[in-house]
Amino acid sequence: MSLQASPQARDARMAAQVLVEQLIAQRVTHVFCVPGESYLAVLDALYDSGIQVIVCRNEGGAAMMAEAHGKATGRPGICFVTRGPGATNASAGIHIAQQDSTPLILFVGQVERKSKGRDAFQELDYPAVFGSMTKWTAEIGEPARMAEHVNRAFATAMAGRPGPVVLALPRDMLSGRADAGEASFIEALETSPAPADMAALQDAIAQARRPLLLLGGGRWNEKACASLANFAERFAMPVMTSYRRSPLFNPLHPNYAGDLGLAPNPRLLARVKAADLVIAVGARLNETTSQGYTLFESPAPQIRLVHVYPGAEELGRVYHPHLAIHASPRRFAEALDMLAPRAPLPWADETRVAHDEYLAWSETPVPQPGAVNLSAIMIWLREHLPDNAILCNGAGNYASWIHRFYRFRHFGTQIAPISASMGYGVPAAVAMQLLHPKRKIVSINGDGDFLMNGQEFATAVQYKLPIAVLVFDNSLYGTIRMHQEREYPGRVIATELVNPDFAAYARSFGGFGATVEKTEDFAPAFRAAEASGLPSILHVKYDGEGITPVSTLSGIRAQAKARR
Ligand SMILES: Cc1ncc(C[n+]2csc(CCOP(=O)(O)OP(=O)(O)O)c2C)c(N)n1
Ligand SMILES: [Mg+2]
Repeated sequence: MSLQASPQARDARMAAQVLVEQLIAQRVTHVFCVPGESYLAVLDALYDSGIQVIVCRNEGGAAMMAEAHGKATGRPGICFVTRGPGATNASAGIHIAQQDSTPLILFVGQVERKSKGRDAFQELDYPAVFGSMTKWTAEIGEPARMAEHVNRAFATAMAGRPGPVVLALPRDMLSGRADAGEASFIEALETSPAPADMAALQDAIAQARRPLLLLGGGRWNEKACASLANFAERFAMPVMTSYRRSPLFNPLHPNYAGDLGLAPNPRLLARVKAADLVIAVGARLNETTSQGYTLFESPAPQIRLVHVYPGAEELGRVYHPHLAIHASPRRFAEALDMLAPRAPLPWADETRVAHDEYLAWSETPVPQPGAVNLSAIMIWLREHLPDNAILCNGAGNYASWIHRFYRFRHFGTQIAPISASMGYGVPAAVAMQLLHPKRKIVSINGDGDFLMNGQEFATAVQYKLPIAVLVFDNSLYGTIRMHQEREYPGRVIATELVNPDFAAYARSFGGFGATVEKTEDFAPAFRAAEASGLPSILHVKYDGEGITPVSTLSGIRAQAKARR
């Protein structure tokens, strides 16, 4: 792919062009943006670059698309936004990338260098604003240092625990002359476990009676997951996945014990509490997965903890592990291929019980008040969607039905925010359909959740991306209402919503829309949406009384009142 100089700068090589050349060298295929006058030179350099520029409706959506792209590919998602107003909108996606350990680079416009510090038009002090949310935030002061900065941004975003980088582009700097040598493709730094680490791991397993494996984090690939599955089989070890990382292990594999996220199977929790060895691979052991930091004691866990993680700064951050292994999941998985059990595995029968408990927990629908049963819908989806369909969602109680009843049978099939940021499901689905034009992409949203970035449905229509959007509408900020009833029973404030007709909303954008008010109407509506070939929204109206798969709002309120 060659980059041609724009007509205005035929003889000069502008910093903006060097930037785009560097993106090409990093094999960037898509960038997500909302345009701004501050970085017109970059847009112009992208004009004939071969990189697909996706223009979005809000920088929050653009940044989330880039984040989802980074999450799915392991390479930095790329987002371009304009100065202060664009950057502050985009911050929602930056925060997700930070909490979810996703490689992301946000390029943001900046005022001209001569005006800096005057509170010039839309000026923002990026290092001050984004410093705590990124792995690195910098302003490129000199055109000559463009290539260096972009290279460092790629290396930093992917290394160790991945995360976001923000690079600010002063407008006049972009049109300055720059020279850059040959650019080379940057790969994430892989760290390998030492032979002594693997020997210590083997000893820990030999001494265990009730071991458990926990998989999480990013930086995996299909091969590493397959090695982990082989290791689990050889050692008859039960395997859990951390919050929103379910696709790391096939739930139908006989060693799968369940998902350690929000509201997990109580039997799984009991199993973790009774374990004498937990081998956590790639997982940070964040607040959600660790059940509010209650599963293990900090700083010294009561059980033996082996923590395998690609970033040294996370090892010992909350928990001091019995054995810390500073290794990337891929290299660790390769090293596991060399291990074979030395002794009988007394826990093998329990592993089968653990899997049966998982199946029993997720197998059949649970009752729900009203005419729509979300567990039945999730079970229909798991039985009818192809194994490689990708589900994207944001945050809200509706997601608890996904976690419990859907089964992610293929690597990379759930793209969802570990940070539990609302508004993620639509932008993530747009990014996934761009990445995988032939795969089925389903975006699942709550009613509150959807309207935070629902306008990106227009982006799906604009680029002809037939994403299937489900809006689970209980006319509530249901999660917060649940907490409200528990803590302040009957004192309902700020949690009720009056919603638009989401099916009509879809049609007004040029998409397909239908309303579902009974469980049995879901499948025909889903098929009709598919048959339309258009981006679609199914407006699924359900009774807010059924606030979780296991509780009702009135039940929570009555219990809270009884406690008073
Ligand atoms: C961006 C953002 N704002 C606020 C919250 C706090 N919050 C968590 S869940 C929730 C309500 C979600 O409502 P909805 O999408 O309708 O889903 P439901 O809980 O009703 O299923 C809110 C406001 C959040 N997680 N993210
Ligand atoms: Mg809701």
